[in-house]
Amino acid sequence: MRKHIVAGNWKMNNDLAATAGLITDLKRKVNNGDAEVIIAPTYINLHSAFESLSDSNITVAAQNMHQAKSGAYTGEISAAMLKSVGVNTVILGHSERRAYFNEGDELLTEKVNAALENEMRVIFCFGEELEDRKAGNQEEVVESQLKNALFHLDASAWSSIVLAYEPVWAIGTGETASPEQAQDMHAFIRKTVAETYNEEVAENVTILYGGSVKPGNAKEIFGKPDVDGGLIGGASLKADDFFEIVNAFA
Ligand code: G2H
Repeated sequence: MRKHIVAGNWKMNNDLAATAGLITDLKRKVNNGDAEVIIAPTYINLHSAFESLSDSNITVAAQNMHQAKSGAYTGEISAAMLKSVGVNTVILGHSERRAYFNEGDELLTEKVNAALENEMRVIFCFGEELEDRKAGNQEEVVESQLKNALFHLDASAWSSIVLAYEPVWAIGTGETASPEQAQDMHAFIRKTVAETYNEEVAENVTILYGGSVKPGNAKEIFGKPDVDGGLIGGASLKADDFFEIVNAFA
């Protein structure tokens, strides 16, 4: 059976003290139950987060990484650096990175390859924009994002890939895809993976939904058969809300 995951993408929120405070609250409240729980604090707080969580089964992930091994890339962080502070999971391809930092398929392919070469797990984000959805092109857009950044991988590499479908029109907007819209797209994604690889790869890959998941809608979205968890932004910043979302699997 494939893994359920609830991951909190903290984005550019929480300084050192706030990171420590939220982790303390999460450790008190979050009982993983049926799902792996992941938090992704900012780079500067990854090490302290990892240390604070050493006695818990909450996993720490990075929100991004550079594709090069090392060198003259001012301001950047490599896969090996993340691993050296205990971080083995990285979010790549988030729509905010695509929109504000010009990350496209080619660059994301390099990042995915670099992460896998360093034996990291990748949470790969993708999703259509509002105009794609209005034009009915959402499946073509999603298929091309997957094909261009992931479908060069061998089937064996897919044990290190988690997919996160995040329709851009639902991110931080309060607008959520309906559980049916999420299920339809997740089923399409799984079918596309099956056709490209095989049923086994498709059945085993965890597909998260992201975009304004809240305590009030998590249970219904996670109840859909092809939705294996969520990538949570805003609602992961409050321990009570995140706790309720994690418990949607209970
Ligand atoms: C989508 C999501 C987390 P939010 O970006 O990646 O954020 O839950 O705030 O829409």
